[in-house]
Amino acid sequence: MAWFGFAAVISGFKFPISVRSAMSHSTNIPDCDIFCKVVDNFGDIGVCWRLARQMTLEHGLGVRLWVDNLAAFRNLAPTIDPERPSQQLGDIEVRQWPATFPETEPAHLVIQTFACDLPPGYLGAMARQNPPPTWINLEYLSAEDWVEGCHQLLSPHPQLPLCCRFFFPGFTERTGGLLRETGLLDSLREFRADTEAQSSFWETAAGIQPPPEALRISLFSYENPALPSLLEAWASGERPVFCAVTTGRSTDQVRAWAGNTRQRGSLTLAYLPFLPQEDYDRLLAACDLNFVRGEDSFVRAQWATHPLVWHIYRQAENAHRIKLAAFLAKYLTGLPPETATALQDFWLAWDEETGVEARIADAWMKLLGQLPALQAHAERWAGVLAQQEDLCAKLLICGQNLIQS
Ligand code: TRH
Repeated sequence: MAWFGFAAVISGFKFPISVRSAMSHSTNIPDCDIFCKVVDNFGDIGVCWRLARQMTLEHGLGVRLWVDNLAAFRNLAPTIDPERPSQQLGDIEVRQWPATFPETEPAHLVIQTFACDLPPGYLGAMARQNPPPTWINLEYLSAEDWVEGCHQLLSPHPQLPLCCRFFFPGFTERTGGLLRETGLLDSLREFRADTEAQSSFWETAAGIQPPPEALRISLFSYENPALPSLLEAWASGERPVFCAVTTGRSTDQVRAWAGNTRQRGSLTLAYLPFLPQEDYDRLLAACDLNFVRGEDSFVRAQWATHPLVWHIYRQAENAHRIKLAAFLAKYLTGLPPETATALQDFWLAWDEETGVEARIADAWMKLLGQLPALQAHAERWAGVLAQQEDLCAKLLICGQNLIQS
């Protein structure tokens, strides 16, 4: 679909059809270039991959996705061939972002993600176009209040006649929102209600079924000093726990604690391979409690509508604590004090770097007691968030407004 054409498919919005005819592009140029640098871990490519798919599948846009690390990308999308500099994944053209960037005619909409620097040659080509492409910098997610004030601010390029628009994801109407495919909540709800589908999911993903009465927990975190003590608490607790250990930075810690055994007391362990991204979403829906990290799994756990524990990405001088507190302030609003305190205490203990071993078992027992209340809360929370326009739609509206301004 042509760049202007997406307007027709964003629910509730109508745009004048005016734009592409004013551009001088040849027809084989995609509607959108997305640039992704895999700094560390999988969050950057996780977000870009979801965004690219939604743009093509739901808005019919032609997307070219530039990724500097195809090997990392392959973990989420197993059909990627890291050796091929250019390949088609469905409707998305995936391009290796090489150190020496090839001469390329820019797309009509350019999305730079997480402040990765665009190649100078590409910027020059953008500046030579008349009018220049719409340029958006998709930023990291934060629940902090300042985000509303910075969302959509313009940043002129210091030398070139180009202007970049900041786009901040967030949890309120006045931010860029959260990635959420159309029908996501319904399809996850259906999956949760379908015991056969879940059972075949567990068979394929884990090779075993969770014991019927067990609390199903997925574990995706960074290395965490509290983890061995938490595993101990699960093993010695009365409630059976089934822990689906994802492939991640904490996996070795679990193996070191468990040795070769998959069953310790009340705890059953299942080691999962790194799942394709859609399957990871199903894992979150199939569990009763999800330990997540970073940015993208954190958002997806909220759409899974189950209680979650967030291992936030650690920043220098504990700057991440401000982000953590900002989210908690929003998330805990309206909860009974004992529920809010149980969740907050556990999250803060899970974020500690040292000296938390003795605290975590007690924090766990309190959290466990509040899981029914937190389950109801997770459903309400997702319902409220889902009333907002999703990030992809907001981003395209922002792009359209820029073209018209
Ligand atoms: O991998 P992360 O730790 O990424 C982080 C964050 O993006 C953080 O904000 C950033 O600053 C830092 O990297 C550099 O966690 P995140 O964001 O949850 O991304 C993980 C992605 O991997 C997400 O898209 C889900 C996906 N995933 C799978 O597809 N399969 C799996 O089996 C697992 C465990 C994850």
